[in-house]
Amino acid sequence: MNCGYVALIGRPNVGKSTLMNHLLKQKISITSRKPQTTRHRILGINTTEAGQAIYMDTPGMHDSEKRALNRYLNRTADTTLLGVDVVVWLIDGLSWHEYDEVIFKKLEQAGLPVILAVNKVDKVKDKDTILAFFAEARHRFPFEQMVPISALKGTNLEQLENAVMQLLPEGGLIYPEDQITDRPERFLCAEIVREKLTRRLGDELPYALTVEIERYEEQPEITKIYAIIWVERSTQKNIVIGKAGEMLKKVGTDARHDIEKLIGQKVYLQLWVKVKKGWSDNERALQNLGFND
Ligand SMILES: Nc1nc2c(ncn2[C@@H]2O[C@H](COP(=O)(O)OP(=O)(O)OP(=O)(O)O)[C@@H](O)[C@H]2O)c(=O)[nH]1
Ligand SMILES: [Mg+2]
Repeated sequence: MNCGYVALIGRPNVGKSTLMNHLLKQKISITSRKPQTTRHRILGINTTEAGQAIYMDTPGMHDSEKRALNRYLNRTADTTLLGVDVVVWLIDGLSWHEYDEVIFKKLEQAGLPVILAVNKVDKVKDKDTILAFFAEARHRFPFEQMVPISALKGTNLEQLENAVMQLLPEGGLIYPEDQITDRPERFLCAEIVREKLTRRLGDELPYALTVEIERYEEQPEITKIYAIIWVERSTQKNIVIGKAGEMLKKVGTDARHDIEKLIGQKVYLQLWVKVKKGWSDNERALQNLGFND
């Protein structure tokens, strides 16, 4: 069997988490239209007869180092390349962006086999342009394979999976065959709440927003979850709560739905919004909020 670690890397918003969920046929990692949705490295473990591909979803790589939170995200993205066997580099659109030059450099240094996956090809009308792009890309880097995919529609994902499998080293299973991720359910629950906030709030979403599960009680009939939504200013708190608490209610309903699906049980979810000034630029506050991968 072939078994090993596969890093999914690329700029924010290219579709890394969408791809991971489709490969796993289960929602593990949260996704949204907004860049910088993923903040923690998370594993998606896919075990088949051929072996075990352990996909590692990562925060998008970008060049802003302004706040401690940004530095944390870049660190997480960087250290991903340590100890992996294969890299899948996702890009969207048929052109290179400024930050891709940094990624080229990192990959040259890493010396790992790299598959280039051009995502969102459902939006490309003229398929010939993909071939022209691949011909050019081949001169830039010795990619093992180049695959046009649509993570959203599931196009060519089998081809991508096969390419990954072939590049993984021979060996036994690293995780038990029924394990899907390395993260506990309470982590996934906090992420689901953050996803719903991200989706509902749109452009109003405070960048410095995080979710902490304060209490998680599993009872025979119901799981009770008490979560705190941390923001940095009281004006942001008002946005998250919304007029007469409407926004928070909608977010709670959306999240409860998904959490019930995840854990297969009835859920009581209570959300509180609290202000912690400057947490996103305070290393210690970040540690306390679980940013310590
Ligand atoms: N049309 C189209 N949209 C896609 C595809 N894959 C992902 N998207 C959309 O692109 C957006 C970003 O997807 P994510 O999976 O959150 O992207 P990401 O790379 O994980 O982003 P970060 O976590 O912020 O780095 C979402 O709105 C997805 O629905 C695709 O194949 N086609
Ligand atoms: Mg993501």
